[in-house]
Amino acid sequence: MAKVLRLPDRGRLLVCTDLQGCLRDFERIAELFVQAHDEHKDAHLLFTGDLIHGPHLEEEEWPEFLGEYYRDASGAVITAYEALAAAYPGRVHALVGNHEHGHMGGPHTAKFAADEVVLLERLLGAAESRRMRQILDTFALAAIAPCGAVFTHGAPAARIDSVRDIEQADLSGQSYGSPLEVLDTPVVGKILWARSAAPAEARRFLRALGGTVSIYGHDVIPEGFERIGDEQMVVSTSFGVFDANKVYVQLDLGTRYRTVHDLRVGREILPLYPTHSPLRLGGHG
Ligand SMILES: [Mn+2]
Repeated sequence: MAKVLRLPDRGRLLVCTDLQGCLRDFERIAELFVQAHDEHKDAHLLFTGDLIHGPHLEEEEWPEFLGEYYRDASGAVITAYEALAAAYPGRVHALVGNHEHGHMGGPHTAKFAADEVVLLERLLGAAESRRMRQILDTFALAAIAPCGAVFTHGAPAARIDSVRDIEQADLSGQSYGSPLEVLDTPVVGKILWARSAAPAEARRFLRALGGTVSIYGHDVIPEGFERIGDEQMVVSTSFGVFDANKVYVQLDLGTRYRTVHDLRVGREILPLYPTHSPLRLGGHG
């Protein structure tokens, strides 16, 4: 796996954050990507990690803070991702999230089960689990684009001096005494787990990668997105959010964004379900 995905300097890029096993939202962003690609032949789609591991709850057990009800379908999401990536070679991309990392040598997550890695691999069986891990091995740790956007799963808090610090990062867990030590590592631990970064940390991270704006998920923003300073934007496309507030990002890869304030509601920040959105942002898909 190439640790750093380099996106091109033309075309449009759709960005989807944490799905946590929500197949319906996967199918919706896939539909938007296919529409854009059919229309313009220039689209790319990027998932910023945590495609897998959602709640296994009945509707009456579902707490309000988890947003729109759904049932975990992690295995089906990975299968659908694989099919979409095969149908659009070189145009469908994903980053490792802390939940994927558990299947690749990282610490096992325990958000919705005592051990979500063991649970999902038990549900899938040995052969399907092996197949899933092969797909996860194609995921990158960060993505960079000439338009200035830098994508990671978590906040841009890692102390890096250049892109090589990410390219040389070890995701396997083999250099650690225990997978939990990953949490304390300066690059992988921060990229996969940090929920926030100070503006100075974000600026340093972006400077090292030649970028201007940092876009990530990992945390839930109930309103759909949040800008932090001039450099950071947290996006919630699916998990933890009600349909009306789910947003995705669509960038023009041929332009240059200077700050996150260049990312505008209705242009770059778009509702996943426009007919539900209180922002009345229809017209872009
Ligand atoms: Mn996460």
